[in-house]
Amino acid sequence: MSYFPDVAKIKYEGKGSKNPFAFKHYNPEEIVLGKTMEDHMRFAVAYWHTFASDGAKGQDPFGMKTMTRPWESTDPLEEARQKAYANFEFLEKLGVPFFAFHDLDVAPEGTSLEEYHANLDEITDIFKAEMERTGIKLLWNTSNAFSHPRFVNGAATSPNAETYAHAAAQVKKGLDIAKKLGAENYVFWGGREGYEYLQITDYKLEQDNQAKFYWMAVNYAKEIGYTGQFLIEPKPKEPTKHQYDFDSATTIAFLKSYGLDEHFKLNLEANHATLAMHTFDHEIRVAAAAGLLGSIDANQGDLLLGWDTDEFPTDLAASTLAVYEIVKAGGLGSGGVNFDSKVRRSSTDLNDLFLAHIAGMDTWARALKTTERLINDKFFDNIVTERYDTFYNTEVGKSVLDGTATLASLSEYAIAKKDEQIKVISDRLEYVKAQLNEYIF
Ligand code: XUL
Ligand code: CO
Repeated sequence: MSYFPDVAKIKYEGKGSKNPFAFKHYNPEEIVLGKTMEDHMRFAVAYWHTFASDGAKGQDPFGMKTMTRPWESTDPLEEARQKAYANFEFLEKLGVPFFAFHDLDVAPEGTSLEEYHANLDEITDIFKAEMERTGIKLLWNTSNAFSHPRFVNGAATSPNAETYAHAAAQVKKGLDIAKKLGAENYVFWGGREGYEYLQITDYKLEQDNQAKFYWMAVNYAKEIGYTGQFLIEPKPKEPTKHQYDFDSATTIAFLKSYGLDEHFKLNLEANHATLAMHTFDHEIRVAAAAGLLGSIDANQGDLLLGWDTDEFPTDLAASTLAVYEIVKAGGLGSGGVNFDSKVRRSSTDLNDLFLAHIAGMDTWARALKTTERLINDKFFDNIVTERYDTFYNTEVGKSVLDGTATLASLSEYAIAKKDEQIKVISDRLEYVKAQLNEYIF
């Protein structure tokens, strides 16, 4: 059975190709900065948006479903089986090496945890066989501990210990699956980990419980010999008013406070960055500076809507700056670029799923090629070296960098300069931005 009978394997045809079902920029074997594009990007398809989204669920609070998919069935377990096969056909045709999923995306919960686990076992058996057949790998899996009503007040930060235990059961099973399928990473996204009303919340208890939960995961992984990278995905709000893993900086502080930074890195998403009033490149830089850049959820938001619209990334300027930061950070290691993106509600054709991924992959591939030129020309590097020149090439600057400066020594230096004006050098930001456009276009 084919789910996408009119689509053949998507090929690279190069810039200028008019074939919508071809890559114009993503050429997996092409070497960029010493590595293939495929190895730089490590693209992944998000199971939830691609196979579990129908134009209503999680997408539109007012509308009904707009899409009908060939894997739909009145029997949820049968639908889960069909989706599993559709996933591998889609990935093979698209030439994407990884996928990512939540437990709930792939198997129905049934009426008990036992039934849920049995359903997960059946579907992940299909995954395992299909992964062996195709060579496609699992970038990460995660637990959906935010949709069911039991998680209304959180999972690992719930005020209810029963809920906490249920979430633990889900993560234990998730780690068993991660081990079974060789997941390169395991993700935690705390959509309900936070609070609606502070005065009825025991903030300290919730933070401590969350940290204990993560430590249990670390210990269980060790026990079963699962060696994938743990990732936390920050997001400031939505669905919860205030989420604890607000952004890179907040999450890093949390990890360091509880000694978890040795075991966790960050999975950063573009649209979550904008919700936190940051640029995506900011979030990547902050994580990279702490040595905690793990993986990427690629997408983009909509300036006029302001919620997590999870659009496929087509903004070249923003994507270029993100890829530049990733490459400067030394790449993603065991992470990758997962399209946490969905087609618009009005993109109702099945094959729009291909066109959307091609658009995102080409955008990131072009961003990578631009990054190569920016790096080879040392475009930003030269500007940065010049901006910080006084730290590298004056005695006073060197004393700050080598740690010998004190308030007294700096004060003595500043006073001795008497009325000499401090020279302010123009950043020429308009020139910098115009030059960046020259690189991009
Ligand atoms: C929600 C989101 C999640 C995580 C995984 O905004 O990004 O899909 O990526 O739970
Ligand atoms: Co995400």
